[in-house]
Amino acid sequence: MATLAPTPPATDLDLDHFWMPFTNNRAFKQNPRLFASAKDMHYTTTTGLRLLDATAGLWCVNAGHGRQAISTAVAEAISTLDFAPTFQLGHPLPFQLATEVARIMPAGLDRIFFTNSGSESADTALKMALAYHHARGDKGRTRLIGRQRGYHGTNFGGMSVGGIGGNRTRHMAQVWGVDHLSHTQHGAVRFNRGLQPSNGHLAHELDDLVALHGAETIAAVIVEPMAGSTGVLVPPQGYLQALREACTRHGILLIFDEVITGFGRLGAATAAEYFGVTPDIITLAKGLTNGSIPMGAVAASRHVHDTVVNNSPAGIEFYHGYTYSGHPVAAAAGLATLALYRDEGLFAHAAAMAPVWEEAIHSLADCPNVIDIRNLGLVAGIELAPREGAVGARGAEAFQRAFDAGLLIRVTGDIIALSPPLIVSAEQIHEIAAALRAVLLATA
Ligand code: PXG
Ligand code: PLP
Repeated sequence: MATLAPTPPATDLDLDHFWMPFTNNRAFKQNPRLFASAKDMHYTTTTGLRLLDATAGLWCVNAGHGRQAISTAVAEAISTLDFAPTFQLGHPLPFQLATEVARIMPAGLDRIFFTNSGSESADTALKMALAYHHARGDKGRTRLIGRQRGYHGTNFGGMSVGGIGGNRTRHMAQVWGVDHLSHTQHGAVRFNRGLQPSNGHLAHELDDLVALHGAETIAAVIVEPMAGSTGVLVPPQGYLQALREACTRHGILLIFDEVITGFGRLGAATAAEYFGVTPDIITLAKGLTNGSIPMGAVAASRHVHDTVVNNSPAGIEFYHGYTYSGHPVAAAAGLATLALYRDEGLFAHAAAMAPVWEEAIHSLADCPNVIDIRNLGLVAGIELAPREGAVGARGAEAFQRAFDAGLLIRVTGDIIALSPPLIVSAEQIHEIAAALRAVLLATA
């Protein structure tokens, strides 16, 4: 049997050809940091450094690294059916996975469309909303509302409803007819535990956008229930309920982007369940396969699905899909992953660890340059004061110091965002907090 050549040590690797995503390519290639392997809560680099993973990869490895059940399922799937189309044909695995996903979605959101990433899930959800209104004959509803500091991936739809300056300003061609709500982070509230204090006017901004554009022009509102990528923005009490109520009142579909919050991050299967607020559509990715094989999904309400499907003339009902929608290997990974979450009670474990996490992370409030700490479920944001004239420099130094000390954290500018695998133990939470304390004390 042919074997692949082992990965050469970092020094022999030609780094020129891989144009890396969301990376300072010039800096990375001067000082590469390469992972070689991972198991449970730890990564090992090509230089032999062992790192405690406080980020679950990129918010995706919820069941921890190197899970044998997933590798076995993937190996079996790829050697049985490497690929089969899902356009006008099918195979059992995505049907089985859709049933399992539907089981843990909020009641009624049980029609599952498969994608390959969170970005594709976001664009799929937006197109579903457009198709829904079109199917009802409400063809003027084309406007899409996102939120400042929202992240919905990097495809054109998600980029356009997203609210990150850098992602938008360098490629200005946007999807037309988009507007944004304000983000939910209020500078005055600091070191708050859990949900932010209620802030009635924020969700009511939707009424202002309706007054501006007319409800009859608005198809959907898309928000992250808790914004992750832009530095852990925890919603105020009652905000999502108020947004739900306003959307219903105006006939606007509500989409929760749960690419990060799905699959246990807040201690429940979804943020929708955690908050007790049911949107019309939920986007998923990341934790769906524990990060092992790329796959995303969109859970639509039966009402949205039936409206699109039943009002369509004979033939294809939803003109949308990807070559790899419901890919057999990814679906096998998804099934094995959901079985792990269920059998190991990982969402309940995350809920049980959340108070330990909150206490440990907030114990860092006295560290130098820490200007805010926010937390929800197994997520935390630690905001550092930016250096005069060098925004992001302090965050970058903290990242490098943590890395060198064997702790993998994530920084966005000067905000440290933490999201350990859900298997994290109380002892490992204390280890993360102690290592961070040392990092923050050393960071100028
Ligand atoms: N929606 C949300 C809420 C996300 O967090 C996406 C969509 C896009 O998913 P894909 O699979 O297309 O990347 C995401 C992804 C970070 C980081 O550093 C966050 C994401 C991706 C990469 C890095 O916080 N979130
Ligand atoms: N571009 C071309 C030329 C294609 O033929 C296809 C799919 O057939 C695509 C893009 C879309 O690729 P995917 O279905 O993997 O998203």
